[in-house]
Amino acid sequence: MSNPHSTKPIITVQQHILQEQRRFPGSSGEFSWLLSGITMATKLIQAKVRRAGLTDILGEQGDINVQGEVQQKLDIYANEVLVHCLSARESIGVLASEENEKPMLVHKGSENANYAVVFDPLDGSSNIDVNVSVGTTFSILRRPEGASLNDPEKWVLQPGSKQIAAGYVVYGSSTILVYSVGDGVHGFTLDPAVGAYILSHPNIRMPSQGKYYSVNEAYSDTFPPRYVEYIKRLRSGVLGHKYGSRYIGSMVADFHRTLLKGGIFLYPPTETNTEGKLRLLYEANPVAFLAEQAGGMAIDGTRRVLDIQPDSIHQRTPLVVGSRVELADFERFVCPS
Ligand code: AHM
Ligand code: MG
Repeated sequence: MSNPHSTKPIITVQQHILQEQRRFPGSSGEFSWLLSGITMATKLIQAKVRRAGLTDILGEQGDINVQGEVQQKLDIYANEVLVHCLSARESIGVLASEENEKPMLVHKGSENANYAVVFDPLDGSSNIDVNVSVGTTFSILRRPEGASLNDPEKWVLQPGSKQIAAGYVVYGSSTILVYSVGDGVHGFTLDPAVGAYILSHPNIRMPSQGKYYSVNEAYSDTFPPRYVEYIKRLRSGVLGHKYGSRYIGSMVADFHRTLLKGGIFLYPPTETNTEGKLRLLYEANPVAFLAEQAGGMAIDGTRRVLDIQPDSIHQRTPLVVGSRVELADFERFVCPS
């Protein structure tokens, strides 16, 4: 079919996933069926987000999640929708979410259950009530060799380099799904008129250098001193121009800008969060995977994020992610060997 808005053919995310599935020989459709659970859930979440001011869905639920954070009603809705949609996929054996203390076993006993999905249902949820972009992040892992159905933690405690797919959806001025199965990064904008994700950003490459750094500078008094020096360096012009700053406070949206425009996003260790604030498994790992797939880099301050062996599901990590020029300079300046 030709695209009525341009001369390019229309490619839906389902068509694209079916093509990508050739990378998973023997998967006989199970992988595309799994990903369709994510596209379905995120369409439902975006519909709720879009109508948030009109329904009784804004504000706090009153409960505290495993991170010690107050749950928003939309956090809970997004979590329930993802669990519901993904539980219907027989290929999934384990689900782990920011909102649940422990990973969930689904389809106990099914031999077809080969995948674990780890997700943050609504990242940046403090921005919901003020109409600022939020998102969903996800990471897909294969069941490790010999992992039993009684040991769901083993399914998900794998380094990010083992992700077989990862991505996110930003609920912003439009809704965009960005994902990779290890063969480049592709973006699909939701056409709200027809309810389909349409390929809008094929083969995204992160520019080798950007104009902005992105960090919560209010905490800079408690950053490790080299981070503060590095940020000054970005402002000084030694990298060819004086950087400006952009910080949304939703990692997924800050990362999306960094992916498309280049630059650097940092969440360093702080006095309150000595290991950083972001969660390794379902926040740092998906964006690190996408950054590398798009030609960028992601480190925890010293190590490649994707090499970190997690030892707990909700473990936090500092995150420094972005373009090659900024990351190479960070490594030289902040962590010389
Ligand atoms: P959340 O998953 O509870 O929404 O928290 C994670 C969010 C990230 O999206 C964002 O980068 C960070 O928290 C912002 O934190 P801060 O307000 O400390 O800058
Ligand atoms: Mg989050």
